Amino acid sequence: MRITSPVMARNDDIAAENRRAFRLNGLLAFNIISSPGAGKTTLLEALAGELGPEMAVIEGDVKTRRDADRIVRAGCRAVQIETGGSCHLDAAAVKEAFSALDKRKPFKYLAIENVGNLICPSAYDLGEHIKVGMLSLPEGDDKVLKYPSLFSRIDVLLLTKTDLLPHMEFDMDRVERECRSLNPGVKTFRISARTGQGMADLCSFMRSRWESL
Ligand SMILES: Nc1nc2c(ncn2[C@@H]2O[C@H](COP(=O)(O)OP(=O)(O)OP(=O)(O)O)[C@@H](O)[C@H]2O)c(=O)[nH]1
Ligand SMILES: [Mg+2]
Repeated sequence: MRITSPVMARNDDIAAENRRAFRLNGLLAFNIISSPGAGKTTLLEALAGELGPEMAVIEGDVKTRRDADRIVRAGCRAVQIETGGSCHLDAAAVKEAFSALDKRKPFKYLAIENVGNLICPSAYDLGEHIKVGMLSLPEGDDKVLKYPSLFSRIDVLLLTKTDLLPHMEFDMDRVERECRSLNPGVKTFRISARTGQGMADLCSFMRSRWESL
């Protein structure tokens, strides 16, 4: 029997409320999880270039408004959550941030950038439709089986910083194979926010997911 703690049960209840609110607002919500520095904000800046004000962003960091400021400079609405120490976002923090987002002009996509961490964020449902796990090439190609709590739960795997492939040994096939061994339905993309590789495919995937909401 799986025992759910009261904290997780409460989180799941609020996540279900968030999911309803996102649906009522016609939003596709995605929760991006990676280690610090993998490139989450850079990806969102690149997506802002493609989607513009159709996307709004909730940023999660332990401290500072730096990532939200970057997103606003890139042309999207953003609200920053500063967790003050916690290594992950929870559904209550996202609910509060969502209520603070300016909704006077409609948008279609709600990106949630989680706190950089490969472990704790994976356990918390935020109400997203798509859980995205991101792994950048400099982190190494052995990470999937070392961090199974994340890679077994994600809907989408983003292998990023592919522009650095000539400078390192990294087996992208191995990462995708190991991820599928934990998670047969996972959808994978190979991208570089620097060169734009894979960004068009990622955007068309998001557009088709929004259309099938
Ligand atoms: N070469 C290359 N560098 C990248 C790419 N994406 C991001 N970077 C660099 O990686 C560094 C970290 O990028 P961020 O986007 O700030 O990473 P993050 O995951 O948001 O970091 P935290 O919010 O601190 O967890 C920056 O120096 C980026 O310029 C990429 O596709 N290729
Ligand atoms: Mg960031």
